[in-house]
Amino acid sequence: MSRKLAVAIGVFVTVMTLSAAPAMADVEAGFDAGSLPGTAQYMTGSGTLNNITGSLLANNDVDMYRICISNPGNFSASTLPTPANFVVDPQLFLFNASGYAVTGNDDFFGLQSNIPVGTIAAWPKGVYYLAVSSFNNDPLAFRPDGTLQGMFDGGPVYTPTPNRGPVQQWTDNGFAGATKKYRLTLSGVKRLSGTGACPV
Ligand SMILES: [Ca+2]
Ligand SMILES: [Ca+2]
Ligand SMILES: [Ca+2]
Repeated sequence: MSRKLAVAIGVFVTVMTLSAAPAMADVEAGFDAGSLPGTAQYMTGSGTLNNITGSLLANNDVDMYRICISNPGNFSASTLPTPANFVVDPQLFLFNASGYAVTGNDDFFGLQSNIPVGTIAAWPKGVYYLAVSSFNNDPLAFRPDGTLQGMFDGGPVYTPTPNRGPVQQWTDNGFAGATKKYRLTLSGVKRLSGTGACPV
């Protein structure tokens, strides 16, 4: 290989790496983001995180993302504006760093979801998990008696059910059609450091 060619390849690889890294941090990477804190996708990088795009696969897919909420008073998450071939009836659920219920929303703009600014103003900044599912695929947690039960009350606005542990699994009764897309629009959120820590 000539030196010129080697340099050219080196520059190309560097440019690809630099240009790919920020974009990749905003999309569901690999095959599928997991549905629980242990398998959630870490949204790493630097600066604010304004969008996450991904797909809900057939058979009750849930995608969970580990994020840094740097400004709880300004935090919001919505499924608008929708991409092409969008999930018709999504749900959003927010969990704290230990997997406990914080808040959620099914329908706000028609069937599309929104957790509006002010919802978690009283919560501390730090690591949270944001999950997107399709109606009516809801998270489950253990009660003190050891049974698995729903961990949110209500709907379309979801509030934490008292006396529940961290999220364990999902009801798996959501959408089972062909793959559909979602785009989450966020505010008050920053990217995690490479280790998954919240840089605030
Ligand atoms: Ca997915
Ligand atoms: Ca998933
Ligand atoms: Ca919905």
